[in-house]
Amino acid sequence: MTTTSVPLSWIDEITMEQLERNPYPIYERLRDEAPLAYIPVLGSYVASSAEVCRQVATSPEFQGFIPKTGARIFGHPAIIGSNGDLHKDLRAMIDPGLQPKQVDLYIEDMVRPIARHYIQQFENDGKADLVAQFCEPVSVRAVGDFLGFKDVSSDKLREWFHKLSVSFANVAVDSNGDFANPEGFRPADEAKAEIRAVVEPLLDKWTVEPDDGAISHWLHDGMPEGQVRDRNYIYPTIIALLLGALQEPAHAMASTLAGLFTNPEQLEAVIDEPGLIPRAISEGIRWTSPIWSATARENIQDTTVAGVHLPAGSVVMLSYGSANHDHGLYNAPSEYDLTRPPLPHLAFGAGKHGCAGIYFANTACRIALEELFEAIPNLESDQDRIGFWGWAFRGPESLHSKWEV
Ligand code: 261
Repeated sequence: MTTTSVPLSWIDEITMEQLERNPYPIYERLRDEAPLAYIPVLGSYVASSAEVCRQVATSPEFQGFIPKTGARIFGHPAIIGSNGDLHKDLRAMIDPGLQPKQVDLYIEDMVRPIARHYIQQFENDGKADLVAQFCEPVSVRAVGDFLGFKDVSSDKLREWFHKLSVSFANVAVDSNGDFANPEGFRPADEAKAEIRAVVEPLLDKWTVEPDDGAISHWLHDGMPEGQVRDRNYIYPTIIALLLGALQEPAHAMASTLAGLFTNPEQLEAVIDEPGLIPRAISEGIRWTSPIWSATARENIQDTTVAGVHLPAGSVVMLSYGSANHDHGLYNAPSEYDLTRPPLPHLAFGAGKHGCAGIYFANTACRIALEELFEAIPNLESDQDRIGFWGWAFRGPESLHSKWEV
């Protein structure tokens, strides 16, 4: 009997379960030993250090690439996987309503009443799970109303993003490169069937009766009189936003609260001085980045990055959640500390595919947390250990909290 004597690397043994429970130890080792490495269970390369993530995200040698699960769920042309003129047109379609000058016109009147509405449901209870009762409902209501889904309940919007998200994270592949768990796409398929049934009549309506919702603008803006964009053209980007845009402000708020719960003096400082909230959020999403490892690039031609030769068409996952814990940049990166020097982080990505919703998300989260701390200044954690989950997307699973009423 002959055996090949190639020793198995620890990298070949990495499992999705490990990554989803706690990716940080594995990634610390990757950053030290192989900041650009091929990970068999993912079927792709991973960029884990701040330098390599930034380089790959911004290099003209690379273009946007939608992870395989995203292509399976969203279809083409989703904005995160589009390039060149197609990507330019999709950005030109979604960017206008997200410019700071525009956002400032509507965000106060939109988010403050939403936050107050959900706080009123639990403020007299003396306890709440702030993920399910505050962060998620506020996030989906704000972004859902912005998009035009005013008549879809917040519970339905939450269900949709959860189903899309769990399937998007179903990235494991077998040794042939096929999905290891094909049944993991069932939640997204269920959500998409419901979404289509809701979206089709709305698109019919907005075609003849445009309103101030973002998707109505996507249909009409920049089109010749009497024409609208093809719905199949905007549909994949609608689904992408029903995942990422609905989910991530919730993660951002929840991780900020979780970080502050690890540091009660800083929680108290932020409640006393609401002007600190933007710093608290910035540190929250550095500490636990919502889009932890869900975007990718591919190189157009053969290239070498961090000493690794990449044949044209290699896929590199951008593990921003790891980049944001890079010891080369941050002192004690696994500690939440809003007083750390304000270095840039990569929670909103970088380059042409950098987050379009950065100002909307930061502002919506700020307003929501202002309302929460104002209403409940004696807020404290009611959990010994806050459980986090996720490798593609990451955040606290729950935030059981209490206060004297
Ligand atoms: C709106 C951006 O949404 C996403 C970003 C990254 C991965 C999946 C997404 O749906």
